[in-house]
Amino acid sequence: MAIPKAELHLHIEGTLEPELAFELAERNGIELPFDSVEELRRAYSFTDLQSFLDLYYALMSVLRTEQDFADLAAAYLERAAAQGVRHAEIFFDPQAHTSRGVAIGTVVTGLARALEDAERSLGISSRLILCFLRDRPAEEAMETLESARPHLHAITGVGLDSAEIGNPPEKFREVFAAARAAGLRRVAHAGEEGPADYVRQALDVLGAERIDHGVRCLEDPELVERLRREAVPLTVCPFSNVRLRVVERLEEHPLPKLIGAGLVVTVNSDDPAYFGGYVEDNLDGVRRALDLDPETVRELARNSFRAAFLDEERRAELI
Ligand code: ES4
Ligand code: ZN
Repeated sequence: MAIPKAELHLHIEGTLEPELAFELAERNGIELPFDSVEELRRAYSFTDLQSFLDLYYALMSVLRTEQDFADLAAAYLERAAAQGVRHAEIFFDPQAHTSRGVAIGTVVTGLARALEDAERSLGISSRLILCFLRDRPAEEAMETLESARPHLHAITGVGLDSAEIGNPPEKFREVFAAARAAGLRRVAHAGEEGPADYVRQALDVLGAERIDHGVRCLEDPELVERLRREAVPLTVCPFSNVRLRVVERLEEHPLPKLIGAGLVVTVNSDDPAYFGGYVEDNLDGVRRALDLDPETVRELARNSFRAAFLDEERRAELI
């Protein structure tokens, strides 16, 4: 049995398995530029973050209706439950859909319906985190937040994702301030491909409460010390780092360094349909590749509940 855990870094669009992509393409009368599931899977060979994002955004053209989003999230939650996930905080990218003419209400309503159903049927609690695409203009992020206002009852927080280099956290100062004023929690991808200074900016400028990835913080010892002192959780995604060539091999992943520095480290799957495994696969992968002892694995799982946006009653029940 997989160890009980929370998943805190998961893009719902990154859970789109080739089989479901073809099913939705057919349902919606969309032609994919791949002839088969096998041919599509063969395209999953990436050289960096951008090469992955190109395919990730292309494939989500099959997601059109509220039911499509509900089916996508239901499929993820079922797999997650089978991997020991008891609580999931799920990113979604509204701009990747509104830019194709899909309304934000269609996205949120479909996802939220599947999350509610899974809470009842699988006992998984969950949250939605709206991510702004950092390679789009800051004004568009603000418009996205405005368009999300009618749906904020279903949304716990905001995040920042997509192409990191050249798109520093600073660019999103105003929209994160507005999100905070609206009572939303804040996270941000930083220090994945981008420099350690982007991690610092995410904390100082955006008020980020967790850092997604953050592995490049190790290039700045003062920053590492701050992350430790302030107990800022990092949502690390080992398979993602290898597939996007942030790290050459799993055996060389800096996870032990991050843990050794006293940081609140969690292990997550990022875009599991694209990177070769779900969260338990990632945890088991690092356990083997890095020879982690059972107590370290238990601590990683406990950290996932500590770092989650949970009420204290549910946290106590899970930890
Ligand atoms: C992402 Cl791995 C990663 N990094 C940044 N943005 C993303 N969106 C989906 N997956
Ligand atoms: Zn991510």
